[in-house]
Amino acid sequence: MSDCIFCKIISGEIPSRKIFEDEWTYAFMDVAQDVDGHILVVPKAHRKNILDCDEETLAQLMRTVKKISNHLTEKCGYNGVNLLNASDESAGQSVPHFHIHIIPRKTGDGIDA
Ligand code: DGP
Repeated sequence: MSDCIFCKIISGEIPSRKIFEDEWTYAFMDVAQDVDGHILVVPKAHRKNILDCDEETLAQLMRTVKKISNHLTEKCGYNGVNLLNASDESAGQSVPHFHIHIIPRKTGDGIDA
């Protein structure tokens, strides 16, 4: 979609701090580093949210979410992750391109995610 911020990030029109990319998905640092290591994972195909996402795109998205989550806990010193998603404006979705937030967690970090 021509006016979608995340489509522009995927195409490189808007710069991002890329974490991972494959044929289906793109992962990058959230602009609001309110929480250390806050990552967003998006499908390259424009889908508004989980409500309009086909099964194959969803499966590929979650495959990347798991890959990054395992990397964070196995290689980066984290103990766990919070996975967050808002689907639809009524649920608090502010960018209408499907995305999963990954919040890396350490035991006793005090984050209220
Ligand atoms: P949500 O409110 O769940 O739709 O999350 C949208 C997230 O997108 C929010 O945490 C901030 C992030 N975001 C918005 N614009 C940009 C941008 O231009 N670059 C990056 N890296 N993140 C963005």
